[in-house]
Amino acid sequence: MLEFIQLLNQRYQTVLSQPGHDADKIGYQQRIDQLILAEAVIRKGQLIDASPGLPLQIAVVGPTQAGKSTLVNVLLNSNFAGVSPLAGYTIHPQGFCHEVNLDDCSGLQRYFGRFQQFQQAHIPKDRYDCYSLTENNTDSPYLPHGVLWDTPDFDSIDSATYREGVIRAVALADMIILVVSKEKYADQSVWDIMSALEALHQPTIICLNKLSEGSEAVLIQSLKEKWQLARTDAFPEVVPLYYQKQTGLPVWPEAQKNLLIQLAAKVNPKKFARYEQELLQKHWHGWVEPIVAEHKALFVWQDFVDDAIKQALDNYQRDYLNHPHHYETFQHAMAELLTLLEVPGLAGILTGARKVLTWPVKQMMKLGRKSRHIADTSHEIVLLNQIAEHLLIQLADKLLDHAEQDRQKLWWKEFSSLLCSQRQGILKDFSESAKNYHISFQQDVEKTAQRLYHKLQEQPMVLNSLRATRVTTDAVAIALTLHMGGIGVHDLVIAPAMLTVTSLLAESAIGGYMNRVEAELKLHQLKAVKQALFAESIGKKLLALPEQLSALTHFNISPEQLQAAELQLTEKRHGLRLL
Ligand SMILES: Nc1nc2c(ncn2[C@@H]2O[C@H](COP(=O)(O)OP(=O)(O)OP(=O)(O)O)[C@@H](O)[C@H]2O)c(=O)[nH]1
Ligand SMILES: [Mg+2]
Repeated sequence: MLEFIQLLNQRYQTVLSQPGHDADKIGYQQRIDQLILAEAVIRKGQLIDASPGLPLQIAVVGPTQAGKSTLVNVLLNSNFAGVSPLAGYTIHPQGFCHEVNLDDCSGLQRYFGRFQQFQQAHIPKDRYDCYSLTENNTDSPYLPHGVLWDTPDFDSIDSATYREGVIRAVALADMIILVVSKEKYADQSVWDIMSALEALHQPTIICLNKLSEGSEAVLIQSLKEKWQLARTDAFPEVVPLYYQKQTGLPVWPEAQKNLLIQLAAKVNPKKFARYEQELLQKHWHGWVEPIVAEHKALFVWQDFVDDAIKQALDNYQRDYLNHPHHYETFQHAMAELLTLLEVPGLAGILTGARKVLTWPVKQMMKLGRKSRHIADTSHEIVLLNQIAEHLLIQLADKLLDHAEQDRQKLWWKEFSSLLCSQRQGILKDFSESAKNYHISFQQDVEKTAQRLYHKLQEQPMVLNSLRATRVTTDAVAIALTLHMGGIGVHDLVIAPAMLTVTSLLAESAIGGYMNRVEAELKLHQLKAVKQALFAESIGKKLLALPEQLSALTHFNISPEQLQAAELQLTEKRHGLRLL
């Protein structure tokens, strides 16, 4: 699941960064934030599994200049956290261990993944993918044992550049301390984050900082209203922080001294797996929406291809297999049959010819050459190439139509130019495959001739009457000319002698058998053309085309990838039935 979320995030970022994409920018940015949070949450789930004894993690979060770093110092009773009147001063998650050893936190590096751990003093200012962890030895009356995280803001101008660090730190937290001041508590950014965090059910408190006398009650009421708009859970306890002139620091109220320690008791890592699953399920539909739209377009495309192939095969049947003048394959089998007959006057030539033609084929090379010549003059191949060309024109028209109407305009537009650029290549491959099919199908033609020849041998009457006619001699001569490359198959079909012999046979005692053999040959031929040319050659290429769409403007996540991820989404974890 982690890999899928990372892939999704990366695709969203790539698509969003392309100029001129037709996606909704704000929506996409929101999803990127959700995906960053989801990745962090999955990592936290793994962390809980791998390091069950990990110390409690508390994150101090809030808008810039709210006094987060100041509060961290107050809570730690130290001055480790950097404080400044400059907005966006803290730019890395900085953890401070309170009564826990650094060694107890070794699992954190895996959680942070590509974020690198530094000592606080050495943390690079020009890199955002890092965090620090510092051991703190001062006593604190307020903090439970654990790691207190000072986090960067999420609302200053520069905050977009270090936003992932904030999200990593808040998702890691078992408990949240939200710090706001009266200037900032109403900012939408505060409530967007708090709303996103609801799914994690982290025990939370709100520190209202920089308070001036008398404003507390009004502000708390207003805070509550904001909370209730953003979240459905109970409004948390508020800690009012007043400024102490002598120290220059806010003061934690004595009455709430044990608040954080009490809150820590509410942390329950066992429920995390369920929250994690709920979070993924809540956003899943939105995240995969553009992928599903691409898949829909893909399925429409598959339907187009299926229809076009069906149409092409209908045309092939109508214009070739079932066409009274164009169909030549069976005639060709008849020519093969005639060369197998001993005909007075041609015996000498025939003996020579039969050396090449006797079944099974002894000299494949010679046969290959003969077949190539036959393929070169084949009316069937010309027709098949025309059908393929027509099929691509039809598809190109449909794509253009869709680029006008569909919601996925960009997909169809790009796809249309992709098809255009690949058209010649597809047709060239098709033509080559058609030739190969034709050559290999000669074996079936010869097999058919063999069957007819054996049948004739069982019918000496028919055989003798055939041999006795002059027209048979002519037809055999024509058949041999075809073999020698003197004429093409089509000339053979229209040769009167051939037509006469064919009708002689059709009206003879083997007529019925001949019809059956012809029908079988046709059926077999249709299957061969369907498989070798329309399924394997053109069909495969057309169906694989969407994979070549630019990965810069499309998600290009296959239905199988999505399905595998969705399966994980509904899987059981920790023996709990989650759905
Ligand atoms: N008047 C007054 N100033 C405060 C109080 N708390 C903090 N400050 C000042 O506010 C400024 C910002 O404080 P920080 O603690 O650095 O704020 P932050 O939330 O960490 O800010 P970023 O790191 O920029 O996100 C500093 O100049 C503090 O001295 C307070 O309670 N009252
Ligand atoms: Mg700070």
